[in-house]
Amino acid sequence: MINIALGFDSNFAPYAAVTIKSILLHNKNIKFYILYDNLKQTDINKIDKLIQTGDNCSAEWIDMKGKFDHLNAGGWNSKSVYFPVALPSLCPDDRILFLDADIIVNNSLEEIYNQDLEGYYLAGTLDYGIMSEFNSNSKVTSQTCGGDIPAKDYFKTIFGYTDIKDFETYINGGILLLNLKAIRNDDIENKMYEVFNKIDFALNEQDCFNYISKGKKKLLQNKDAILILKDYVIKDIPNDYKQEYISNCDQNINHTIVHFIKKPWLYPEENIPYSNVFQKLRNLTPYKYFRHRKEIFKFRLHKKAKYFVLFGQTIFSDKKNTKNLMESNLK
Ligand SMILES: [Mn+2]
Repeated sequence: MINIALGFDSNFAPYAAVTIKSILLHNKNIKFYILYDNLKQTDINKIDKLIQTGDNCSAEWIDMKGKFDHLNAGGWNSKSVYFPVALPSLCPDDRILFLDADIIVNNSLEEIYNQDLEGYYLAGTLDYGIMSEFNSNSKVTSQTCGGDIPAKDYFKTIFGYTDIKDFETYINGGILLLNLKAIRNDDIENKMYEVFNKIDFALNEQDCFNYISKGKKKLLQNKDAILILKDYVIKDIPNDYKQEYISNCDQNINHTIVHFIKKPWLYPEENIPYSNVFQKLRNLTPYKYFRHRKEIFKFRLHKKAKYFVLFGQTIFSDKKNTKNLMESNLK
């Protein structure tokens, strides 16, 4: 049995359905913990029915309404970013895999799920996006640091990070394999709530997981998971790490978990790794015909990409001139 947790609201239900469908295609014996807020009953019904089509799969639906109202979600319009923090008291088992609802799964999760976690609170993926943010020293917001502050000052003040090497164990919060047993033994959930009262993190729960799990984080292998980042973020990853990121950012590797920081549904005509897999999966969900208002109209006229999408239909797309963004980022 594999425990998988997802957390989302109605805005993300259609994409969460893609995540779930992708898991069901390659896995069996899954217990889903669905942590939700502001989710319509019709969404619950649709997704519950989808889960029941899986081989020995079931779902526990947990209403998280109000639980994190006192916390600041920063740029996110939903408190759902905090939901994974509560998993140690929601799931009685020894481990659980938390996945964002902008993720697809391409293979069996068994090997990743059952790996040795002795001595670790969690396993996750290196966050090249944060390396980029540190490197470009863009502004982040933390009231603990007096509001808007350059990323380098923020990470020095809160984490004591002064060098890019310090980020070699900073993990992305979208994929978290949690060692619930170890976390409960050390009362980490309550410690996180205490830290949230003291520190206003720029990156919310992700920062807090990294802060509290210092020295207790295991990195997943490159083939296990990939973050699909936005072009301007890739551009600012420091050189050695950028080379490593781009060589791993290859669909031929067939990563088990793909986390779309750059959303394929918002950039339908751009070369995003695994975008074609996402589009196929979407057609297999109850939200096949759903298009978010942000997806209905798309226009870009840029040397990197030219297209015009209206009512979800491509009116114009110049794919020949749509440069391979990975290649152009290497230059
Ligand atoms: Mn995400």
